[in-house]
Amino acid sequence: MRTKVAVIGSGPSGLLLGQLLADAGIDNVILDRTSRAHILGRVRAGVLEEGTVGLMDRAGVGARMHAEGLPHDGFSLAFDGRDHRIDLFGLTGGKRVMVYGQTELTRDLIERRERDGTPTVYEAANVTPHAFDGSSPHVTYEKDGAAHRIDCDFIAGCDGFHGASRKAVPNAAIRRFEKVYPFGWLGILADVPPVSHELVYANHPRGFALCSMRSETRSRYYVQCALDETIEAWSDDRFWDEIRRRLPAHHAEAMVTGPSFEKSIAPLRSFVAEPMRFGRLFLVGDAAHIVPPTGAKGLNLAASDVHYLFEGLLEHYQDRSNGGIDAYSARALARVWKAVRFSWWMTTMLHRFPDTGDFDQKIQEAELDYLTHSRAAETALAENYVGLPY
Ligand code: FAS
Ligand code: PHB
Repeated sequence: MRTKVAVIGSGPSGLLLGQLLADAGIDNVILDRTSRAHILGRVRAGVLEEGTVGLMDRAGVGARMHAEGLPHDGFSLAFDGRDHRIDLFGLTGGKRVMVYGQTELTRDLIERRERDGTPTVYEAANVTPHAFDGSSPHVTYEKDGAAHRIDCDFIAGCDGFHGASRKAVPNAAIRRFEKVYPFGWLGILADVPPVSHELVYANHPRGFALCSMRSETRSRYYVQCALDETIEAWSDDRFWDEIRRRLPAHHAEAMVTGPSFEKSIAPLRSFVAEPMRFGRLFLVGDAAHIVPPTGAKGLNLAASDVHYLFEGLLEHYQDRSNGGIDAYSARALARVWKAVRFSWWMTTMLHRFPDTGDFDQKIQEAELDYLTHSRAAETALAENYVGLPY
């Protein structure tokens, strides 16, 4: 089999890139090691930047997002028993974010691809990129007991942090930057109305908490937890008691509780691989970088990577010019590192670190105090949260 672009991974990165390529007449095949059902069973991000919304529209899959998504003009920081609202819309000259679950975004893209008959191979085992440093890149995989090969012009490694693409790069050719945080997030989904019409990020001596949502009847809540925690140790009752202890009284009293139907723990890390291009192989999204979800940047960085790579591939095929693909890594990394910084800053400001000394704790309190008394500080937060320009 031959295609122009072999895409490894059917998550947001692979699906969005695959759709933009297909609409531009650039044929591509997506390979994923897991099943369609498993992909659609994942619960992850919830906040889309305007750039991500724009790419969904450009991919022709924005209708349900605009119908069911929730545009948000601000969010609150909660600490010392009170709320402080960050007016995203007012501080950024009219920008906002869209609350729309990654699961739904993925469904919209998968269903479009299926309607068009653009090929995706699910449950492809041992997907391996080859010869991407030369002129005959190809991908091999196994399915239904048979070995397969796809010859291509380019390989897009959209296979996430644990994927095969980054691992296929020779060790000496790649630099890794990593910071692992000493805590995780325990998250639940429950069909109860959200405690507030906007997101609430809480800093509390017991730990961080986040009140988010998927709709006006479905809430997404998180509490910071120790790395050795297990979901078995967290009954719904224990979760509801804990998150209410970390919120100001007016939120705790107003919170509607109920049975959760999804519960998971995610570790937090910052990770960047440099560069993001190796000959004919491009790393995209979580395959190249990971951020703690505090700044709601993970999914949105995947989208901006897709934007840069798609524009580069379009230029290659339409204008016979390689300027865009040659610039991909530097352009993507410039935006990645600013989002990595922001996500680290939000995480450091809002979480309780096990070994925090008195000095670090006072610095955190000063950070929050400065933020709530300075329009310049608020504006810096707001412009990062809505998403820096592409
Ligand atoms: P993904 O990991 O989504 O997709 C990679 C795809 O590649 C998967 O379908 C996988 O099956 C496939 N794959 C992996 N290895 C393969 C191989 N060897 N061969 C073939 N296919 C392979 N971001 C936020 O902004 N907010 C959040 O709250 C948030 N929560 C998260 C919780 C968890 C548990 C995780 C893991 C991430 C979370 N993220 C969050 C970040 C997340 O949203 C990512 O940024 C987003 O999924 C990135 O999309 P992709 O780059 O497509 O990678
Ligand atoms: C979510 O709704 O899952 C969510 C929202 C904002 C974040 C992280 C996660 O910063």
